[in-house]
Amino acid sequence: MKTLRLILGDQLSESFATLVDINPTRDVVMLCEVVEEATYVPHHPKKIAFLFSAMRHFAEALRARGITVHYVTLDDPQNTGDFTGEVQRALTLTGAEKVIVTEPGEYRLQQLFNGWLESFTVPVEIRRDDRFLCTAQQFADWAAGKKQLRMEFFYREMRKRYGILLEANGKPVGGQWNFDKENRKPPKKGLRGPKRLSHKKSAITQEVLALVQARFGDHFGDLLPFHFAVTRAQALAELEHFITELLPQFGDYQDAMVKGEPYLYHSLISAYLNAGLLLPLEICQRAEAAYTAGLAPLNAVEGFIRQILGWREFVRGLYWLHMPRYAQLNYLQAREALPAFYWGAPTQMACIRETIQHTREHAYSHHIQRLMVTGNFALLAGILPEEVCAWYLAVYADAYEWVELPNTLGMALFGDGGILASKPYAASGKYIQRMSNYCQDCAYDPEVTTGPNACPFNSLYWDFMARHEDKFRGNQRMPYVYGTWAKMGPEKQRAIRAQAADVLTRMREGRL
Ligand code: FAD
Ligand code: DLZ
Ligand code: SF4
Repeated sequence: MKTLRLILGDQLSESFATLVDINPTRDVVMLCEVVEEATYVPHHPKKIAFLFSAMRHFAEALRARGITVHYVTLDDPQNTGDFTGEVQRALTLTGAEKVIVTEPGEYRLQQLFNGWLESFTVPVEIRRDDRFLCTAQQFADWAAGKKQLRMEFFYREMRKRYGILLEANGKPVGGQWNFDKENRKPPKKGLRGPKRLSHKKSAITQEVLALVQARFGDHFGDLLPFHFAVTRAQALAELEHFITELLPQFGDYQDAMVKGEPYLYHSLISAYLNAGLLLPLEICQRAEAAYTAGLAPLNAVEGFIRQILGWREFVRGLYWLHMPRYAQLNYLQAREALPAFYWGAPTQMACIRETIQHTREHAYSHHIQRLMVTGNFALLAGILPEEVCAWYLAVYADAYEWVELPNTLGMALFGDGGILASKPYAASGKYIQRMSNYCQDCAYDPEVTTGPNACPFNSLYWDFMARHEDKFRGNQRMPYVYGTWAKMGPEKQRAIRAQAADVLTRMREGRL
């Protein structure tokens, strides 16, 4: 039976479930650039260009294997602008009698695909996405009956399941599962990240860049310069570069932040991994091989593997376990509108300015910037989760709801009330001062909590704790916070809370 096989922009793996049993002389693979996907949040132009170029290169790779590809560009005058319209049109054009898709990465599209089972006149088959190392069902089975779900225990199970960094007797290599304590070094003076790869722009990429500039040039973010990998071969080169040149230092400076250094020793592979150009197991095994060959220390390799085998699979499991309810959660009843400085309006806070600048230029900022700068500010200031999540989904090249939402709502905002994290990742300016060199160039002083030059994070931190005392006082992982707060006495407490109120006023008025 002639079959139409739909591949989404983040399903670009040749070994993908949709393609495994393809009959190249009979079936048609379809990819489509649709305005609905490009605008359901105002994606960063680099993200759109990366995906469109990667989709077009993927189509070329399939054609080179003799597969018939129906590729719809965004500027095709017949383009209906959404997946349903395009699949219906392709069915008519190709005469296909069946549709095969693989489950998508976002709940809204899962609902759409489920609707097709009823609404299409031809049969629709929805396959399981086997690129992840833990299926939604396996995660649900692991979660069943547990009062609390913690990444660390999930991760140990995954290490055992895949035999990664495991001795023959089943014990973890190096005698412990987690070497995180060795991975929190502040930046040493003059710390710089090595030069990163820059991929030559093919004719396909040039064409996509012109299209994206014309259609989405008004979205937040710089389209140029554009250095992204857009093929599997280039993504593999990125992985290899990371493993050989950067992995040895990855652990040490994982949490460090340095002015003018968006990447430091981070891998930059998330956009490629999430779009399907790289696969999680091959990455973990490559990192493990580097350790076995003596090319990288265990703290770095274990820390890196934990992010992929642990965190990445864990957040995906939580997403599918709790959607659609998860997206509605607002445990801390945060209500403030997202400040304009997230979209590039001026701010005197050097840490925010720097993180937004990296985001604008690269559609990237690293984990600690996302969590402890922009995320932490939104948490402390009580910004509406819906607006924060839409921002993260739009501005990062690696963002899809399955991974963005648990990280933002759960990890950064504690909006899920502790489903993901056992305590809020709330921190004052002192943390940013310790882990970065941002404060040196700031109009504010991280050592000061009240007064005109006080770091806004400081008063907001204490105000946050005071506002939510009923929720956090009993938290075992926050033993000293309320003791310190109490010791300050009513007068100091009042001054700090008045300062926080003033910070929020300045934030609302665009004067922070
Ligand atoms: P590295 O630091 O080199 O880490 C290696 C890999 O581990 C990453 O490529 C990624 O695949 C994986 N990883 C690390 N941490 C996480 C995590 N917490 N969750 C899932 N995977 C992880 N990651 C996304 O892929 N997409 C998102 O939309 C996204 N949104 C985030 C929003 C917030 C508020 C926060 C705090 C984190 C978010 N993350 C997201 C996780 C993490 O910040 C990025 O994966 C990482 O910064 C990507 O850069 P890298 O490839 O250089 O990662
Ligand atoms: C993010 C994105 C964008 C910007 N554009 C497209 C597109 O035009 N066509 C497409 O197939 N996919 C696109 N994507 C990726 C989808 O949004 C992604 O597949 C879903 O969010 C599910 O994860
Ligand atoms: Fe950020 Fe405060 Fe440091 Fe300024 S002083 S960079 S606002 S932490």
